[in-house]
Amino acid sequence: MSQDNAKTVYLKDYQPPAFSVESVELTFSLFEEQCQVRSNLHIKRQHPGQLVLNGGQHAEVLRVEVNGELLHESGYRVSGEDWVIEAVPDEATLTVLTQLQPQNNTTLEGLYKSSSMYCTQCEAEGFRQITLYPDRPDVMSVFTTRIEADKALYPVLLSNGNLVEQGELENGRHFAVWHDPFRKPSYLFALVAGDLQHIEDSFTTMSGRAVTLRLYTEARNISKTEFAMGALQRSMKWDEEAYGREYDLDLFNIVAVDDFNMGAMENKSLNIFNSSCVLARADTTTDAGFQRIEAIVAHEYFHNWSGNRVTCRDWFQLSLKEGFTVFRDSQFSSDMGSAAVKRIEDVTLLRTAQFAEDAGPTSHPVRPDNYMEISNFYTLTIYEKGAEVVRMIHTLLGAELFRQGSDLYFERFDGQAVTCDDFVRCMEEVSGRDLTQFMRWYTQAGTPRLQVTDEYDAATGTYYLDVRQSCPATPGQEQKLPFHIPLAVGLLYPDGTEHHLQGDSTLVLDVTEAEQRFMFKGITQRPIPSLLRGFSAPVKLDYPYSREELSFLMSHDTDGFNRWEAGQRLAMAILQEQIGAIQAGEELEVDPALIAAFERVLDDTDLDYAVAAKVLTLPSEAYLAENAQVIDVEAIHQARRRVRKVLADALCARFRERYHATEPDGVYAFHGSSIGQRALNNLCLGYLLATEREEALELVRQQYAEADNMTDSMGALAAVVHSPFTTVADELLEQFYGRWSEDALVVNQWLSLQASVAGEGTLAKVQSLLQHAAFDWRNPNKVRSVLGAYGQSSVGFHRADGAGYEFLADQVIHLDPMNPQLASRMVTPLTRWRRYPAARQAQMRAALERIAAQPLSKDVYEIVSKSLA
Ligand code: B3K
Ligand code: ZN
Repeated sequence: MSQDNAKTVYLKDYQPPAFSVESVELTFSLFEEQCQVRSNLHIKRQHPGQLVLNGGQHAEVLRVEVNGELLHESGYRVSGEDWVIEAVPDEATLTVLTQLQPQNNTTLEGLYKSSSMYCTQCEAEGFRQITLYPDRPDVMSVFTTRIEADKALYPVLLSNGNLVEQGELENGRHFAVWHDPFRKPSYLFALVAGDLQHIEDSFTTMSGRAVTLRLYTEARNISKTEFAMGALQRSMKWDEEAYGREYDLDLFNIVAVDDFNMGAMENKSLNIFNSSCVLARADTTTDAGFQRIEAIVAHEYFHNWSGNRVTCRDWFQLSLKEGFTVFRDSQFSSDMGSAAVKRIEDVTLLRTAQFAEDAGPTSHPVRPDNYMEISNFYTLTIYEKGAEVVRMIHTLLGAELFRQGSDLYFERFDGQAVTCDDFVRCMEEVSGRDLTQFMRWYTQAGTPRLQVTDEYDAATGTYYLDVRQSCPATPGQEQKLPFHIPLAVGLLYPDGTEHHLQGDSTLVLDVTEAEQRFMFKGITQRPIPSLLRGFSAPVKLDYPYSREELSFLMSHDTDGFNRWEAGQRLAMAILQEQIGAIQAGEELEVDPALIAAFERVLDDTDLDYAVAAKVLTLPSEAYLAENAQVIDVEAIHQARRRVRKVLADALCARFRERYHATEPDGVYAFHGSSIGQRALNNLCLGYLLATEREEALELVRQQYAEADNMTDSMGALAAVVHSPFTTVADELLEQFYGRWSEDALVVNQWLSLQASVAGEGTLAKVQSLLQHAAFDWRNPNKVRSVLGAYGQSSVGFHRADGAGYEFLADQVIHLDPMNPQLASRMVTPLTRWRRYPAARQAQMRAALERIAAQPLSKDVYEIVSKSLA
């Protein structure tokens, strides 16, 4: 790509817009060959400076008028995506006429076609693909949208707000006019036109307003809509109870579309969803799938306040809405299901994927200070670490003050576009706390490390915790200043009782210095510290725990999260010593402490099943990789496999006892206890098969044959696909495809399962899947299922011959001209090249250099150039 196109945008250069858009009227005339968009903008000067509109690179600009007068070439200057209009009166009406071909738009940004329907995706900068507009979040306007289309092909015409008019036109066409009374930035604009069916329900808000809720899909999917409707109602209720936030219009629409770059989009009153994140049915969707859908429906709904009513001043503040909204949806999910399991899952994602991002070449702060392509910044750091930052504020203030702070934030900034500082200032104001140092979480990248040691003085009954914090250098940030870290701790005595700290079992320490000592008095015996309870901060914590202490905490810690964490630490230590042994070519006995610990968990029938399944899951290969100095993919894979087999052989009878010890009652239901039962059953089945015994294979076959839900079908299928029983795996895979070939969302699960197998043969398999009738380059879900899953398949991808890297590079080069956003995501595994041994580094680098030598989109260019720098 030409590098001058990849301009870097800096936060320090932010200037408020010279003009506001008071209101805008849009008319979309949709035809099969082209669409015309007429836009009337009523603008008004707010600050000195020129009127800058964005766009013109994707849509053809047919005409621009200022107050009805044609704008001549001398009246404007075009620089890249910016149209600078020279002389404009302080108040004016601009008319812009553009023409586009949505049917050829494979970027899935702006206006495009997905199967037979038109839809839009405007965040972050897609609106400029439709028309010329000040396409920035701090320009908020009132939108009126008229859509005209063929009535037979597109009977349903939707946009934001309320339907104010509809009617017939000549030639079998019809129109609808939508008006959204809430001022919003252009990124929240949406339009849908298609032959859709819908289900309808309602919700009465706390002030008694009846809201109509509709969920639209193509006819073939209508049987999969009910669950999301319920999830929406639960979200609406929860936001009223937990945050006092009420919905503000009479209508809320959700539309499912098949071709979508992300999970979903929170357009005002017209949320558009990737079908995979909204459509669900017991026979086609796993429990994890249901949970994900519930969380995403909630997330998009919660954006109505955290994002839409109060929006971001500029894209550097993206985490203002995303971090806060992820925090809100995680609170919601904790309330709907098991809080302990939700926390374990969030932390697992953060520590495997976000920590890896934070340690790589694209590491950036929660509030970045520069970007080339904003689409590349919809990252785990902005979302998940951003949510952790909000969570830390919640921990520091406590639930009550946090709620006061959020009330103040929503009231003070309603209808405005604001910054992360505005949010934190509200929290400071209500609590009287000084969060100045805390703001470093927004500006400094990298994962802080806490090194904790302790000392006990029996004579005075004093216990000391010594905490040292540091943070590794990240691109552009060599030196870091100390963070303000809430460190939640508890102290346990060897008899299992807990020392009460200031009347509570958990105390939150404010770690603010590079080195800090905390003193606890009245400690009668040397305690075992339970540190970073609930994972109170997104850090890596070291403390020299002995294996006995970890086993003790696994059984006695009163903090559910830390009980799990102790098990993970124990397993990590044992896996790491196995990795070392494999690298040294030695055989080492798997520490019986782990077997004993697993046995205790299996014997503890009172333990929540879902939690038990988490405790009995070994740290993933990805997490082991993240924690390795140099990633030895083979050794990690072998070590984990070996430890799993040793556990399976040693505890085979226990796993057999617990497998189906409690049958979920009756037919499938998506609710807490039966989800836990299925999770534990499938975990046991996996271990049983790891023994590689024929009896286990029979159980798998039986479960597969009898399953009445996708969790159990997939549980059995995945177990066998990841086992050495390849003939049976192939047989069941074929059966599965035969049964589900018509259901794209199920086929995606089938694709990704095969692409994630850790084996020599996976590359050839993936190559054949790209040729399979079920594959489609234009559908991001398919691409993610095959290429995305393959890139994470450890030994399947990181082959000694480098062929996995070559292959991925070829696919990224192929995909980039079609869909830059997606291509840029697919390149991620290659960007981590510095973490691998020299030979693999050279191969990965070569693959990246080959990509870099191509003409590239801004998206891929930014990622590739940063990783090679
Ligand atoms: N805000 C959207 C993401 C838009 C992505 C643009 N490339 C979904 C969400 O976070 O809710
Ligand atoms: Zn979001």
